[in-house]
Amino acid sequence: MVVLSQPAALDHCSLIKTCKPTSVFTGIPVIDLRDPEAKTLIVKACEEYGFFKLINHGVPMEFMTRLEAEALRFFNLPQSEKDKAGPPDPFGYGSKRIGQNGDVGWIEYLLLNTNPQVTSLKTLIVFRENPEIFRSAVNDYILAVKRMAFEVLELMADGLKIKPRNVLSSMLRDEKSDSCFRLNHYPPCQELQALSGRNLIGFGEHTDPQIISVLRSNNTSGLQISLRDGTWVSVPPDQTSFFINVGDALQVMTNGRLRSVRHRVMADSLKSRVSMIYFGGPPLNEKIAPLPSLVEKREESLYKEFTWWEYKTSAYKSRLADYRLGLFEKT
Ligand code: GA4
Repeated sequence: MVVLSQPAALDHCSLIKTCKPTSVFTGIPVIDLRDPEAKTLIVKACEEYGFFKLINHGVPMEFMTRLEAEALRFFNLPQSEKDKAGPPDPFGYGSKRIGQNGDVGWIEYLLLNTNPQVTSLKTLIVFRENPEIFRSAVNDYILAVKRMAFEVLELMADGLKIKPRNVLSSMLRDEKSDSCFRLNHYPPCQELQALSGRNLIGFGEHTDPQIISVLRSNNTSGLQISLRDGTWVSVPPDQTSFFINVGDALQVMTNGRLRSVRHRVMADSLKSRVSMIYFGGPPLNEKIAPLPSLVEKREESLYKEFTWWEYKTSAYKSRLADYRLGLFEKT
């Protein structure tokens, strides 16, 4: 990311939004996918935090390191080359601007569609440099992560005692599943940090709109989550594990029992952070409503009826930090 090449409208000052220092949280639930108790522990973690760390996940480390190297190879290209894959529509390469509504962060990224039927033209430009290597690194990684996400959602359904157990995972397995994939690069921000005295916001606070997000990062810290009482805590990085986030759609489908986690990323002053996130979403025409078995006889749905398309359209009109579910709650 070349600081000097920024458009005039996006000056340094708009990026200097800092936060109070946060404490490192040692209480993040760690779930072993091979643990016979995993289904119960997953539900417990998603009720309490909407977030957990997954170990023994079965995704080969080589898939992660290969994709990380490919991502860095792309992010290290000259700015003019990277810009050929942007601006994001929402897919493609983006730098500093997040979404369409004025959010900015100390970040550059590639947003890719995981549905091969609608592969965006910009995505193809990303692969142009070294088509086969990059493409296969992305495909191998996504395929393995998807499989693991299906398993997590099936265990979650077991833990919630919902039948059939694939009721959640089938929405991601569907060939029309509206899922996407994001490669983020947070360059070090030593100069700006010196100016402001604190670390910069890489990706501002938000919840993910989808069902589930699966994140893997290199060993640079930066990810923070908001606990139930609103305190922000830092998540210790672990490049061998995945971090799973509950998204807004899953909060609705469980009638608020599982909570979508508010999170943000701070850029590091010295180390670059690379993260890769799979966002598992339902097909556009899917009705997002509490699963019948989770709404007790006299308990009502907390939410109005809507489709994923309606929610997504509304989300893309919002600012990052907005409470997007508010518009869909029953009053
Ligand atoms: C958050 C989760 C995913 O990264 C994303 C983001 C999207 C974007 O970067 O374009 C959004 C954001 C995310 C939520 C609200 C809207 C849309 C930026 C924004 C301000 C790709 C997604 O699906 O929603």
